[in-house]
Amino acid sequence: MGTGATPTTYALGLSRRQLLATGSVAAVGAGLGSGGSVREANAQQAAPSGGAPAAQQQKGPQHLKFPGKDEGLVVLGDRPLVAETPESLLDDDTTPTAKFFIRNNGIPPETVDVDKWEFVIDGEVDKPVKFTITELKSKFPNVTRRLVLECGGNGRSFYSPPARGNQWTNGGVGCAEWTGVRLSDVLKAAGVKKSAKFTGHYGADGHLSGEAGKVSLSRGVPIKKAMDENNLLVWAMNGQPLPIIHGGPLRLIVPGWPASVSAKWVTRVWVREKEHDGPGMGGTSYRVTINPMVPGGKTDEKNFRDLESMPVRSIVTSPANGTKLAAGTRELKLRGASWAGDRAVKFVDVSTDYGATWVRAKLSPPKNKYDWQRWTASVKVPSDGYYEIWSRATDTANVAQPHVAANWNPQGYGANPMHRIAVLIG
Ligand SMILES: Nc1nc2c(c(=O)[nH]1)N[C@H]1C(S)=C(S)[C@@H](COP(=O)(O)O)O[C@H]1N2
Ligand SMILES: [Mo]
Repeated sequence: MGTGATPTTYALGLSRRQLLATGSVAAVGAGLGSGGSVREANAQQAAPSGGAPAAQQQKGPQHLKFPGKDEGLVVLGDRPLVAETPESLLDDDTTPTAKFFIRNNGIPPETVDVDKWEFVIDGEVDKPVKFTITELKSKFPNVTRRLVLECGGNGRSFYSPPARGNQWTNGGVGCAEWTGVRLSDVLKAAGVKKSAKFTGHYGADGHLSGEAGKVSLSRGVPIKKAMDENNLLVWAMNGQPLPIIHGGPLRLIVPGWPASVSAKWVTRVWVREKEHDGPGMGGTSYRVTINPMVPGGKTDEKNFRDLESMPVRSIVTSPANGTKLAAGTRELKLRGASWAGDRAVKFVDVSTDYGATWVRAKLSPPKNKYDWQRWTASVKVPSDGYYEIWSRATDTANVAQPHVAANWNPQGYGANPMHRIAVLIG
């Protein structure tokens, strides 16, 4: 920490959601909605319970037990396996593989044959192509980039009323170093026709029903996004062969957009003459409203569009939520991360007085486009006691994180409220 204080934990293992369930912070949560009684009622109802399973609320978070993964990860679902990373475990510049969040929609393959793996591009191309991983490595320039991968539902738990799906707090994100070839190079090798409008991505995982050949998830992007040079077909993560749980031996990384387009165990990119219609496209899946809807209200499917660039977000990665600091501590050294989908982060501000006043953080530039931006700040506090630290990032289009999860939608995409942690001094 560098503050000279000895941090211990008074709320060990408690998520922010659970911290909000304690009297004092719940009152704060409700106070946020000063706009009217309805919002306050919602906040009071929703803050303590959210969508977290009742069992989890009683037992506390369920920690991940998985070979090679950090036990600090919190399980949000076990079939399929979904686990998020507490913000304080995202304190490394490059997220170690052990701390990287896990999201599956289907049943991951148990074993994979790296040497026999084949990747196909077909559809609206001059000549369909098929490459083994060895061929990809030798035929196209190999590149390594640090890229943010973020689940489209990251932040969903902050919606009021609760939205359907895994109740991510802020931990459906990681920023690893990925090695592979540019998707655009491989698309060019196939020759993208004028008629090409969209891609459809296919992976080798099974459907939860167990039905053979049934696809669990197949999403895609407009051809313009697909041709962006920052998209990679990767076989390595943080310098090691890509683990099966993260899509090894080969996956797509399409940074800046919901990670659901970054197909794991990728076998095929189908270039299409129309918008892709695989599972996970259309309806309200990975989609946000065009005109704002009444939270919890009736859904009009015509009022939705695909969530494309992820919204701006920041997190405090040190100190951890619930840190106890020695009496007399008057200066807090803060560290965090920030990112903004297709945009960059322009600045990050932090507050220790619920947003009444803000201090500008020191922001690092990204290593490369779509890297996250680390930040540090030093803030003073006038006394011992309970403090909340809030962080708020603003992107290059001057769009900042809102106070609350905004633009409610039934499946809860695009929630990016400011991050709040609590610390106790003395
Ligand atoms: N084939 C396949 N690819 C997939 C998924 C999936 O279920 N199957 N899940 C997607 C979603 S929703 C997310 S958030 C990311 C998660 O990647 P990770 O488990 O490596 O963190 O993978 C994406 N790619
Ligand atoms: Mo996701």
